[in-house]
Order: sequence, then structure tokens, then C-alpha cells
Amino acid sequence: MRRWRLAAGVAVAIAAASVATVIAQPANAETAAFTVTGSWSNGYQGQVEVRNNTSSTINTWRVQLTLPAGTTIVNSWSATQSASGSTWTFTPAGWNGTLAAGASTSFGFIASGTGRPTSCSVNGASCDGSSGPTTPPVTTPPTTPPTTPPTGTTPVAQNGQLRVCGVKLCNAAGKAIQLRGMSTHGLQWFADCYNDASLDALADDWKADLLRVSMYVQEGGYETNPAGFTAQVNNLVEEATQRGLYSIIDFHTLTPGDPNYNLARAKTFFAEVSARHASKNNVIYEIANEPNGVSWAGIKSYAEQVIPVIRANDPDAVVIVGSRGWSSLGVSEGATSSEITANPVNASNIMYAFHFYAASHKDNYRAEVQRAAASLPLFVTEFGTVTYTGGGQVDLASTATWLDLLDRLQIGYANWTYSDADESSAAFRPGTCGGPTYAGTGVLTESGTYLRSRIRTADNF
Ligand code: IDC
Repeated sequence: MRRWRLAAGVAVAIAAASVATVIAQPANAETAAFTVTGSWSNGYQGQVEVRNNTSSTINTWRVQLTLPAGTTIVNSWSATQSASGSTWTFTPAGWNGTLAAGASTSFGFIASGTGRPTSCSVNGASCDGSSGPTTPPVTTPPTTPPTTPPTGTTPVAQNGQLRVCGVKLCNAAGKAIQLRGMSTHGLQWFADCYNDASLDALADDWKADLLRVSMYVQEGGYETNPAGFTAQVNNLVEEATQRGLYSIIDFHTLTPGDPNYNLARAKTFFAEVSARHASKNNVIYEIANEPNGVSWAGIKSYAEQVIPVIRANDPDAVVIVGSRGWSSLGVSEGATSSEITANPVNASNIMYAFHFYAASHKDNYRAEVQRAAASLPLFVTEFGTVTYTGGGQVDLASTATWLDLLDRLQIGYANWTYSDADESSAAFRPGTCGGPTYAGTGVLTESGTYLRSRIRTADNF
């Protein structure tokens, strides 16, 4: 461990030690300690703790790390990241810039590649002011979870506030978990499918973890009645919350495929719902269902304008970004996930959406998911057991292969749809909604019966 004294009388240290290491510093020093909190074959998760050991409040901080060629930062949380060449700059996420005397904050990041930082600076001054670049710290993962797990029986009671950790989704105790649940159909068409009895069945009979609330923007959706659809979404999030379910708020853009067409609507909508649900620990924001006919650069630009709107109200919520080619990681438009890895969204605590329809999307899509999952946090926010039309043959063999893969990779999923639409992707037989019964298999289609059997199996929490 070394110390660096800054012009402002502030010193910063990088520690080659575990998360638990306490760095001895002069009483007037601010410190930053870097640790590796997890690693895998082609990447690792890093954490930097910034501590104000001075006797007065500081109002901001800026940490810069240099990474060797071949290693890049894919994602970070609790900080805003930017890159210039091989130098990665981290500034406060917005809520953690001010540190009272003695206070500390941490931010984390995911590196693609195994190279550890070769130098560090804080507030523009070298961390190793006396003798050149610092030696990269090499540390081991913590052996104890950072916080005590919540207790209770519902998915939310057991897991609490989620965050992206490396390429996984972690619960409040830092454990990687998989969420499994169902997506609504379009709220403009199937509102009668979402009532006390059907949501009780989802929580208690299906033992689901998750309700995806799918709010179309076009096709008679949000654009026709923003206040009404916002209220409908808010109500369903409350219903999910009462049952201890996680909720994904899906801004269901589809046609037109460029989410920027709906940018102003997205900002208005997400400002409202994130303010309403800011204090909840069970809300995940999906900002664009299926971008199509738009470049990755266009999607990234959209994401970087919508995410700050959410973060301003709800700084710790996970946000999911749709991917190119109907959220196929680009595959359906001849691209691959490499375009994301090479140019990730500049935001922390985010995941990328992947969608599949099992009768249409098979081995080449599975191979891409497996490859992408090594470096990108993925969530299957929508999939069907059928063809991409939402109808046609139910392909249980391909569905099983898909879900086995997602289970193995701990990738969460929501199935299209928890509705009685007259199409083979729907879980309920036509005419079920509006009636009294949703539990059990008597009301289910072939697809619904299979999904219920998968979702009911024990969680890995
Ligand atoms: C489909 C519905 C269908 C509806 C259509 C309207 O199943 O009833 O008429 O949307 O746009 C998606 C989309 C999802 C589609 C679904 C099946 O996210 O909105 O729902 N699908 O086509 N992507 C791939 C398939």
C-alpha cells in the first residue's frame, strides 16, 4: 500500500488487500481503496472505496484508473464512468458525491479482460505522486456477504434490493440469483387478465418471482392516454409489491423500432413511474422492449438519455436496455453482441435484454447468448415457447433447451404471456380472464402448463 499526497492536502491510497482491509491514513487524508471482489476467466469485478478522513465535508471526487491494453470496463455502478483511451474516469453517481468527515462511499465496475489497473489518480493528481505509476493491486473476493440477507418468504422479502454484480443479478446479500416469471400481454387489450385472483395465482400457485408489466406505447397504448396507462402500470406495480413480487416496467416499444421516436414520451413516463416507486426495492425498469431497424449507437444514445431520468429519482434500481434486432443482441439483424461489448451504455447497474421465440430462434441464438453472457449482464425479459409471431407451434423441446441454458447461466426470464389471448403463446385458455379461476392447470394452455411447471420449481435464492 502506498499513499499519495495531493496539492489540496488530500492523499489517496490503493490497497492490495481484501475488501475488509482498513487503510491506516493520517487524520487529514481522503483515501480510495481498490479491491477485486470477484473474477472469472476473462474478466473481473472491481470495487473502489472512497473515504473522507479529513475533518471537513468534501463535495465531489474523481478517481482515474489506467487499464492495460486488452482490458476495458464494461459496466459500473454507484459512479459515472467515462473513458479516454485506456484511462477510465469515475465521478459520483449523483447522490454519493458529498462525503461528510469520516464518511465513505464505494463504486464498483466490471472489467472485460484480466488486466488490473496499472495506475490510479484522484482529482487529477497521481496516486503515486512520489514515484510514478502505482503497482496494480491483486486481491481476493470477500468471503462474507456485504450485508445480512433479508428474511421472509416472498421473493422480494428474501432478496431485497437487487443490483448488477459482474454479469449477474445479485440480491441485497450479494448473492447471484435468477428471477423467473411472466409478462403481461398488452395492457390496452388484456387488462381483465390482471386482477386479484390472477395475481394471487401467479404468486402462490405459480410461485413466480416476477411480473413484467408490458405497456405498449403504440398500437392503442401509452401514446393514446399517457395518464391512464401510467396509472395502470403504477397500479400493477403496487399489486406486485403487495405479493412480494419483483416488477419489470416494460416500455413496450415495437413499431416503430427506433426507440428515439418515443424519446420524449419515455422521459415523461419514466420520470413519473420512477418518482412514484423510488422508495420500493422491487422495481426494475426496461426502457425499450425491442429496438429494430436502428443501430446500436442509436439505442445507446436513447439509453443514455433515459437512464439519468430514472436515476434522478431512483438511483439504485436496475435498468434493462433492449438490444438491436428485436432484442436479439443484434443476431436477427446480422450483428452480434460484440457491438455492445465494444461500446457499452455509459451507465451503471444496467443489464441488456435478450428475447427469443423457441420455435424460431435456436442454436445460433443460444450460442450467442452463451458467448455474450461471459461479458454482459443479460435478462430475458420476454420469450415465447412458439414462433416469433406469438402463435404457431409450441416447441417444448427448444423451450426446454433454452430454459436449461438460462438456468445454468442464472439468467432471469419472463414468458410472453400471462393472458388468455387467442394465440399459442398465451398461458391461459381463451375465455379464462374475467372468470374466477386462474390457479391450477385446468385453465392453462400447453404453453402455460409447461411454464408453470418450470417456474414452480424451487428458486436458487
Ligand atoms: C404480439 C402479440 C400479438 C399482438 C402483436 C402486436 O402476441 O397478440 O397482436 O404483438 O404487435 C414480440 C413483441 C410482442 C409480440 C410478440 C409475438 O415484443 O409485442 O406480441 N413478439 O409476436 N417480439 C417477438 C415476438
